[in-house]
Amino acid sequence: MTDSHALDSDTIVAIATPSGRGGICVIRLSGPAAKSIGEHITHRPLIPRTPVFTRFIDQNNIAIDEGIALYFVGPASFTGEDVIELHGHGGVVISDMLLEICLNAGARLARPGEFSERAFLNNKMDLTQAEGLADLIDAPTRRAARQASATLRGAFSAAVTDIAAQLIQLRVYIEAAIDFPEEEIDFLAEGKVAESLSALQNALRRLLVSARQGALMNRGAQIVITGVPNVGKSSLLNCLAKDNIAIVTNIPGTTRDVIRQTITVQGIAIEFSDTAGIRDARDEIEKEGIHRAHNELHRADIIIEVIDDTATNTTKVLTPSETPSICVHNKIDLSGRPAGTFDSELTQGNAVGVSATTGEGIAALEQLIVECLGLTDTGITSAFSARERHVVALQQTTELLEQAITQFNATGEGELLAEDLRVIHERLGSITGTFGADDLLGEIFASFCIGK
Ligand SMILES: Nc1nc2c(ncn2[C@@H]2O[C@H](COP(=O)(O)OP(=O)(O)OP(=O)(O)O)[C@@H](O)[C@H]2O)c(=O)[nH]1
Ligand SMILES: [Mg+2]
Repeated sequence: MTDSHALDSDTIVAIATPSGRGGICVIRLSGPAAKSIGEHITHRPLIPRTPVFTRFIDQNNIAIDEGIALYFVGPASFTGEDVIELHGHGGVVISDMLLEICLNAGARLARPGEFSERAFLNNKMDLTQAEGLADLIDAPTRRAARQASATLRGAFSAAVTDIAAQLIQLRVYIEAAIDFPEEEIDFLAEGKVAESLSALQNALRRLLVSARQGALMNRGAQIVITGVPNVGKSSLLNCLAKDNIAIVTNIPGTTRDVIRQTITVQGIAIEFSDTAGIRDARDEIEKEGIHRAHNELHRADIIIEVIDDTATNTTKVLTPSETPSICVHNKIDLSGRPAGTFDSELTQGNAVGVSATTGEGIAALEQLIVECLGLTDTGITSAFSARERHVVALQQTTELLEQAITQFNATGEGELLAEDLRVIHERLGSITGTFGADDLLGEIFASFCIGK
């Protein structure tokens, strides 16, 4: 934690409601002087957790507005400090005037996120909860909002804390073994360590899968539509969006620029990119379009390759890669193929027959997309939102644990394992921001009061 993130004794203030016209505006103050500033502005004593209807009075003793003042006594407040909320009338000028009288009375303008930061520093919430709060506010769909709300309420933290508790138990056990070298070998070879390590590994892998899904829900998925010209890529985008977004003509090479559109599929925000058809370009513009189409593929969580199902000679542009792909056989209204998924020899993977003109098969395609993302309602293991930061930390934790296990199996060295687990614990703790060496010491002394 850097100094800029240490708690200071300033009382901070900000307008908590969005800027613009509205019924009410809320000004929030937090810090040791919040109550005195609130009472200075209202000219009356404020009572904890009791709404007070009052005037708001400026430094020239002029009442500029009237409304409600609320007083939350720390630590039982959002930030853990004394908090005052002033509910005035909503309007750009009046809310600025209210803010100004708070500043004149000694408060300082809050930095972005500073109320949440104070809540974190005062242990009102951990890092994932603070992030969940921000993600809830930015949630692109209802489903993403529900998951962010679960993170805010501590669902993700609970899963991390659970694993951390297992880790602490194991560390305590190993540290004890090291402290009693005459028994160390037996202690470590007993099988309990190997068992715990493997349980830990499984728990971490499961959490990593959930976090990946949570992060995908949160940031929204990226799907790129590719294929040779004229197969109906732009028609498919328009059909999925139920809107006439991209130009469709029967001239091969119609699309040049990448066209991106966010579409909600089964409650998941997905950004689809329609791209230029891949072929030997006829001119400079098309060449650039195809170049952009290739670049776009790198961003994809899933690539959709569209094939003209009426074509006798099917040209595929995709070569197998790590990115999951779906092969869409389009124009089934002409080819006569039944709508929906089928086993394809051509793609040896996910294939679905659709018509971008009639809309047949589109529901099956949407279902396949959601399944490929691992986000089906039934198969879903993640009920919380997460961020790439968490995914990276969990990924590193999992890898570190794998290395530690390999090393321990090869050497049987307790001290090396203890050190590896310390590093792993620290990495895991970075997710919630709650890791501290003192925690571990406390645990060790509490459970091992050995008078030996
Ligand atoms: N009958 C039928 N025609 C379709 C279907 N999908 C697309 N088309 C037609 O196929 C032609 C090409 O469609 P586009 O959507 O422009 O194809 P594209 O893959 O985006 O083509 P480029 O941008 O040139 O690469 C148009 O004439 C469409 O009307 C379909 O499902 N059924
Ligand atoms: Mg097109």
